[in-house]
Amino acid sequence: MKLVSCVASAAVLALGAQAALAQEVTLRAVSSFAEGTQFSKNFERFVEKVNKDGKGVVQINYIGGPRAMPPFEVGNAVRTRVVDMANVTGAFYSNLLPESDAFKLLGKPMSEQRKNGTWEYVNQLHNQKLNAYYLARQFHNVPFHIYLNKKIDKLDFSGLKIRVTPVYRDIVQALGGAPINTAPGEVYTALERGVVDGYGWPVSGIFDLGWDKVTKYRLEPGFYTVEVNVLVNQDAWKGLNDAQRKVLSDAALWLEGLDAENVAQNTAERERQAKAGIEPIDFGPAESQKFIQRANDVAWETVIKRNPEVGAKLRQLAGN
Ligand code: 173
Repeated sequence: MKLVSCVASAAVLALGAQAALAQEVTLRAVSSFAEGTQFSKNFERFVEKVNKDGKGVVQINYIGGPRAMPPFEVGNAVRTRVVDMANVTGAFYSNLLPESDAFKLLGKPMSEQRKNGTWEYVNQLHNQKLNAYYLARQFHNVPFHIYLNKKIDKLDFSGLKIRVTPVYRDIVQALGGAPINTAPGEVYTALERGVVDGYGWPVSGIFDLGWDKVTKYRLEPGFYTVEVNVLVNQDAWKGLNDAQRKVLSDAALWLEGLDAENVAQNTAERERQAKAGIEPIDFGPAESQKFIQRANDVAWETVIKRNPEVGAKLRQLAGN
């Protein structure tokens, strides 16, 4: 072969290899919350952003919410790469990662958690137990509440059946209530039929599925903080090139930045609940303080009992 044509064919080969490397990748994603609702909305904005910024590099094929996959199966679907990416709370995969019960106690802004080693440690837990990369965490400044349909005159849930997920189980039990675990999709019917007397849910989002029509009271104070994570299957993550990872990582930081909108939203939701006739039950600052302390203590107790080493480390990182 003449030298010229040899160089030319090498160049063609190199070009071919580059084109293959730079080929656009599409990731399949699901959400554990219904499409268009409070805890899917920002993830859906993230998908839109990735699909705009990642043209020719990386795209997300958003399959949808619980209609596509039951919420408690989403963590395992990421682990086994049935999907490449998910928007999901740790409470829905605590069967695979029992320490995820502590994530609601990590309430510092993500900018801080990324600096003080929390993100890295929580990422390692996801790597090891869920075969997942912890791309982003949302809603660190949105508290949970217990909503009730029966009025109580002290902080005592004796005789009450309360819908829970692992987020609220310990505190409901500590106050004498009977916890009943359900996915969000079953809450409306459970309330309507009186199967439960109340439920745990964040301060925001109760209007999305019409729960305001079957809710009378919101117990104060709010406690813990919401965590909804964007996870990527670890093999899928490792298979991406630097440019693809950069599009996703930049969009992840942008997504975490959207948390700045939550404080105003929390206030607006409380006002909207008041207008809808949902009354706060509030036993004053001293009782509220005791309630929060109790909620934190029982949650840490559970995590530390399950895994003393990881629990202690997470508590130190949480600083509460
Ligand atoms: O109540 C729930 O289903 C739950 O655990 C949760 C977690 C994060 C956001 C919204 C709800």
